Amino acid sequence: MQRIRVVDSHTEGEPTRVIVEGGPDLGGGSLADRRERFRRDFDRYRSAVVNEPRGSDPVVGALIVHPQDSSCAAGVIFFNNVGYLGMCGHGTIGVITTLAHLGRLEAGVHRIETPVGAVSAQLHDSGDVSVSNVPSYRYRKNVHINDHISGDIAWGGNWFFLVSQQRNDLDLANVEPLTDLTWAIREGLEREGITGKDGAVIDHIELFGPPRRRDADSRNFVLCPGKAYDRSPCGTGTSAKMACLYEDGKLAPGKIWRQESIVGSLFEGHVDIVDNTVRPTIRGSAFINGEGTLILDERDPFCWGIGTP
Ligand code: PYC
Repeated sequence: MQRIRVVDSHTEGEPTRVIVEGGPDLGGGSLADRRERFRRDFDRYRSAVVNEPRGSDPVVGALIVHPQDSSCAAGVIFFNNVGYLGMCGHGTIGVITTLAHLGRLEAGVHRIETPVGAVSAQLHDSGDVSVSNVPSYRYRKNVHINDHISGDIAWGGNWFFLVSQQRNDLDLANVEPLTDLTWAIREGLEREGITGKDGAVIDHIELFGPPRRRDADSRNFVLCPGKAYDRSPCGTGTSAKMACLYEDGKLAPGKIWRQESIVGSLFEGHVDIVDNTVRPTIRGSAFINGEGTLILDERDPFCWGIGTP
């Protein structure tokens, strides 16, 4: 039997499960190389940790590894029900909160290495966490999928298709039709061969509508790669959105943008211009809601997750 020690949290409603002991040994090298090793040689650990029967579709897993960049406090590889992420905003807030909970980090600024670059995370005395993300940008503007749907393609640590001109009611009661619509958009992008830079798959679809909270600027619905919707406002998605707003002249550096999620939670963000790149920062909070040991028993037919041999 193998044992994997995890800490569970949620960031503005979106779950993160951090592996703190007993995860696969990915060796050394860049975080991008180690993510490939994870995918190639240890993918069933990903499934065992986040998929049913131990997990569920929205859970994002995080494997803490030694950083290659010595200026970083830790390296982290994020994964979900179907694969691996570049960066994860809500997940980084969950990781920082988890490391603080374990007594491994104190309030202050900490650099974290990810497969798509280093980010910096400030743990505030209040327990909130601000994440200064990787440089973000719009890749293509006003891309038409069909007569009714158009949007922008942007990078915020993952690839997003952002649809602002849409009239669907972003209400929790409409999760099913919103999922159908965003999944159809994703399929439309694939069918039309529309990608991010270098042919990257656009695997996050984001719809925007008017806010409901008085303190928010916008409300969103974000479909994640494995068809689960993000319960948080999505850190990398909010980064992609703010990069587009900046490029449209609608968000000045330093000005606060408040993004509400489909469940009514909020990230506060802004952009800075650093070396001619747009550096988004998002701020939110996570709460620890579980500590545990996963048991991997090879006699269990669903040891590695349902559907994983
Ligand atoms: O917060 O960046 C994010 C995120 C990506 C997928 C789920 N959450």
